[in-house]
Formats: sequence, C-alpha cells, structure tokens
Amino acid sequence: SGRPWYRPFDETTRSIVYGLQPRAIQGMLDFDFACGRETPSVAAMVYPFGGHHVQKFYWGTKETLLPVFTSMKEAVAKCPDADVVVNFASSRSVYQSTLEALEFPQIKAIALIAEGVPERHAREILHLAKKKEVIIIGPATVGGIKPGCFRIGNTGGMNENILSSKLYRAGSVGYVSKSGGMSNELNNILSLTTDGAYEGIAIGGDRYPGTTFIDHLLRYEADPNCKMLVLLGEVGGVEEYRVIEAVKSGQIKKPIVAWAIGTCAKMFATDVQFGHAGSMANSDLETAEAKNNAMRAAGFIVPPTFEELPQVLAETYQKLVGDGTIQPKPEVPPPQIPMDYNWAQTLGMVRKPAAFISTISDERGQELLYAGMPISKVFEEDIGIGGVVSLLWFKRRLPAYATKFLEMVLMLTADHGPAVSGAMTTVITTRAGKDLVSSLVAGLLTIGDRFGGALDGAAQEFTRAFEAGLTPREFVDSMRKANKLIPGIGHKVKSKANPDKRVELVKNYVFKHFPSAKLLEYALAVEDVTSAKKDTLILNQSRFLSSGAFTAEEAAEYMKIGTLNGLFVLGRSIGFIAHHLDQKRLKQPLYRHPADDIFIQPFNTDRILVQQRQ
Ligand code: Q5B
Repeated sequence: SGRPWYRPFDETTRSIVYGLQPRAIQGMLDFDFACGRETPSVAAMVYPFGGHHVQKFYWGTKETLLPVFTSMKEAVAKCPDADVVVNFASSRSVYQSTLEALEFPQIKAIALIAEGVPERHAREILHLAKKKEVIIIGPATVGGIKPGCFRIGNTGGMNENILSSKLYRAGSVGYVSKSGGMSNELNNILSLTTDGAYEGIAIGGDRYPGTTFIDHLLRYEADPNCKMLVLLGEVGGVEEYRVIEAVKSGQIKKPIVAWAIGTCAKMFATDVQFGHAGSMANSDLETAEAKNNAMRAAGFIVPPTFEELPQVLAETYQKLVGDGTIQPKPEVPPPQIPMDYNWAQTLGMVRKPAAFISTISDERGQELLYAGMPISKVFEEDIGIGGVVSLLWFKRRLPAYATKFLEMVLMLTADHGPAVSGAMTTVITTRAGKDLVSSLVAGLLTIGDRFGGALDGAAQEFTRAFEAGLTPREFVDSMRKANKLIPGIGHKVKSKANPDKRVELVKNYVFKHFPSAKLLEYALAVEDVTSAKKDTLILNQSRFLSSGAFTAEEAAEYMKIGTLNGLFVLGRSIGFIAHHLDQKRLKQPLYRHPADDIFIQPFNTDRILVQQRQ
C-alpha cells in the first residue's frame, strides 16, 4: 500500500467487508463523503451465499453500486487496492473467515466485530496475524476511526455524532479505549477540549484482543502527525502496565493522558464483572485504582476523577499549542451528509404527499385491521364472511339482515353448473393445461352485461324508473324504444314455468327480513310485463342496495362503481376454482370443439383468386 507501518489507515484506504451489513456500509460511505474522500472506503463485500450480485448505496446524494463476491479469494483478486477487512462474521464463522483473509498478503489489517468469539480461536488468530504482521482489531469491538480518512463499520455512531465530534477531519489526539461507547464519549470530549481525534481504536472488551493499547500507542508515538496520546483503560487485565513500561523506558515520549474506568469497583463487597468479558480484576494490580496510581506515578497525566478528564485534556492540549507542537488549523465546514429519507421522516423533518390512498385496511400495527376492526374482534364477534365483506366493501358493519343476505348471495351464486359461459371457459382453459389463476381469470373475463354482470345495471335502471314514477309497462316500453335490454331480466333456461329456485330463496328472504322491499316489488311487476311476452323473461336477481341499509346517495355510488357485480364475481370464483380443480383431478385432456358443431361459411375460392389477379 506504500503506507508507513504506523499509519495503516489513510484517506485512500479501501476495505472488503465480510458479511451483508448494508447499514454499516452506508455509514462508512456517508463518513467518506463527509471527509471529502474521492473513492468509497468499501471496495466490495464478501457473502458466501446467494451468488455474485451488486448492492446499491448512496454516495452523497447520488447512488453507487458495490459488488458482492462469494469468496475472499475473489474479492481480493478483484480489489487489489483493498488492504483492510472489516469482518462482521458471527462468533461461529469469524474464525474460519479470518483465517481465509489472513491467507492473502495484500490484507494488512482486519477488524473483528463479533462478540463471544472463543478465546482459543482469538489466540490462534492473534498468533497467526503476528507472524504475518497483520493488525487485528477486536474481537468484540466496534473497530476504530481515523478522522478525515477511514471509519471501521459503525464506529463513531450516527452521522450527527460524526459531524458534532468533527470526525470528518483529522485532529492531533490519538486514543485507545476498550469500548465503542466510550470511544464515542472520547470523540465528543476531544472535540470540545482539543482540536479533536487523530485516530481512535477500540481494542474490544475480550480478554485476548488481537492488538492491545500498546500496539496502537506505539504507532501514534511514531506518527509525526499525532501529537498527544490518550489511554482510556479499565479494570481487569494488565495491558495498561505494558504502556507504563513503554513510558518508563522512553519508548513513548508524547504527552499521554490516561484514565482507567471502574474505580467504583471498590464500593462493592465482592468482585465485580463489568460489561466486558475482560473487565474484572483478578488481582489487586488489575483494579482501576491501582492502574490509575501506577500510571500517575509513571508520568501519565491522570486526572483525580473521570469527571476531570476534559479539564486535563484541555490543559495538555493548550500546552502543546503554547509550545508550538500543535498548530491549530482553521475549521472547514463539512459537506452536508444527506439524511436518509426514512430517518428524516421518523424525526418529523420532511413530508411528502402519499402516492396512494387506502381507507379500508391496515396491517402496519400489531394487529391487522379491517375498516378499523381488529382481526381478533372479527373472530370474537363471529361476523362471518358477510361481516368481512361489509367492512371491506362498505367500510362499516352492516346490520345482520344485510350481512346474512350477502352470505346468501355468495352461496347462491357460487356455481351454476359447467354449461354457463364462465364455467365452460374455465374448464376449456384448464384443459389447455393452464394454471389455477389463468383458468379462474379466463372464466371471470366472461362476466359482463349478458352473463352475470347485469346486477349494477339492473339496480341502476330499476331505481331510475322507480324514482321517475314510471309504471312497469311504461318502463318496459321505454327500454324497448331505446333498443335496450332490461338488465336483470331474462334467462337462458329458467322461466315462469321452470322458476329459478335461487331467485325464489332470495325473494322470500328479502320480503321477510328487509325493512324495505319496494324496489323488489316494482321489479316483480316489471317481470309480470316481460314474462307475459316470453316465459323466460323473468327477474333473475334481487335488490340489495334498496334494502334500507344504505342512503340513496350511497346506493347510487355503489351501483356506479360495480359493487353488486362484485358479489357475483366473488361468489362465482368459488365455482370457477371448483371447476378448475375438478378438471385437474379428472386429468382431462386438451379440448377441441367438434367441427360439425360449428357452421363454417364456405368460401368462393375462385372469386378470391380472380380478385387477387386484378
Ligand atoms: N329480451 C339473459 O337471452 C339473456 C330481454 C328482452 C327485454 C331483456 C337476456 C339478457 C339481460 C342481461 C341479464 C343475466 C342473455 C342473466 C346470468 C347468470 C346465470 C346464467 C345461467 C348463472 C337471455 C328473446 C326475446 C327478444 C329479446 C327479448 C331478452 N332479454 N327484452 N329485456 N332483458 N338479459 N343477464 O334467452 O322481440 O323476440 O326480439 O341479455 O340480465 O347470467 O344460469 O345460464 O347463474 O350462471 O337468449 O344465471 O335475457 O333471449 O336474446 O332470445 O331474446 O326477449 O329482445 O325479443 P335469450 P333472446 P324479440 S343470468
């Protein structure tokens, strides 16, 4: 990479992310954008499942594509400029994937995010990485950050945090800590008390971190751009003592501010295990208090309490400014990191008109709602399919007589044998080898003015005539004059002498239960007129919208938008599906209609040929 050993990350660092972590990657790319990087710090992802593909991310306000490879080998070969691996593999697969990454000399640093990595695995990784001179950060860490250059995964928190802690540009302070949360705290404190972080690494909370405080502090010591060191240690382990040795031996000469967290442990009567696996004192030496005392004695700048840490940081920084070690640079405002629309919406910062409006159901909450009624209530109150249709079609609960009527219609229209247009079409489609949906919709497409789809038209015409005060005779004559068939009148096979039992059942129900049956009475009077002409010109349906459950305006609207035909479509779908299943079960072959059943007009071939020659 051409970078000096002490500076593994700079503004050209490129990484390979192991695992599908779109949020973390977007965070890294947003950070890059805020830093003014020219190329994204993530070159590719590795994910062994699902095959090669690309994933889309934002680069500022624009979008960019990142490749997903199925093996580290391929990712490394395709991205020769990537020398860092951010490994999001779980504790189960982190060992294997890290060993794989270590096979490639191109990789110089690996961050292991997983928690709960078996200590044996961590030590083996550490051993191998040392041999290969690869920096391991973690396990059990958020990673680290090089302000203005490179961010490992989610380090530094949300974009607002990155901006407010000024991590989009380099400061002068190199720090090490164990935890990502405390790193965030430090980023904030440093931005308020100094010119900010130069680099920060969270080594992770396990007992065997890949690299420890001393490894990174020695890098900072060697890096001329890092002017001041901070060590945020904690109770447990002896890593702070290795830094003490380095300070004592003169290996570390830069001013070092330090604090070991966990001084409150002495307030407990028994030993305390803090949040990290390694944060427990196994001897007096490992207590936070002992470490703070030892660091103070070795010449570290250790505040009397953690609360006073900002003050000593500010004093140390000011001293370095005073003696010319640090020359504060003028602040440049960072580019605005565009906020994700969803987040901005959650914060109530943006609004946009919805492309769709829906007023009947809602599945966003804990429970599915039908017109506001929770699905559990639908069953508690046993509202039946009629109740569900009333909620979803009419957006309210209709009275019981109306919901029962709806159910009756669905049951009565469910099927009328295989010979009717729709069923026959379904059967033929099924026998042509088509699937259920194709066969069903083929049948449904026959529903219209002549077959099954006359309900709304009938309701409209009868209501219009009734409200205009036309006598049944005047109505029939007016329709004849207009050359229009009366919708809802007539049947192919049923007649006065062979009445449609379905219509009989519906009529009886309406007269018994509907508060108003005036329109039905009117329709029956029309039937008297038409059937006098021809026996088959009978009423083939009932009048639902005039039952009294709807206002006149509602009824007019429902007729206009096809609600009543919907009842036939819904009911008859049961039958069409049944015919499809029946034919499939019977393994019926392709149907071809017998030619002798079709009259084909003979052509005058000679005449056509003569016309062609002319
Ligand atoms: N004439 C249903 O026709 C049918 C007249 C009429 C005044 C009328 C016809 C019609 C309106 C639409 C309608 C629903 C096509 C039907 C259904 C579901 C089904 C089906 C099943 C199931 C029947 C003979 C003479 C002619 C015509 C006159 C006929 N209809 N006059 N108003 N409505 N109705 N559809 O039998 O003077 O001789 O020229 O379109 O309501 O689809 O089971 O099969 O559940 O699946 O072929 O029940 O009525 O009668 O055309 O020979 O007419 O009566 O003008 O007069 P037909 P045609 P003229 S239920």
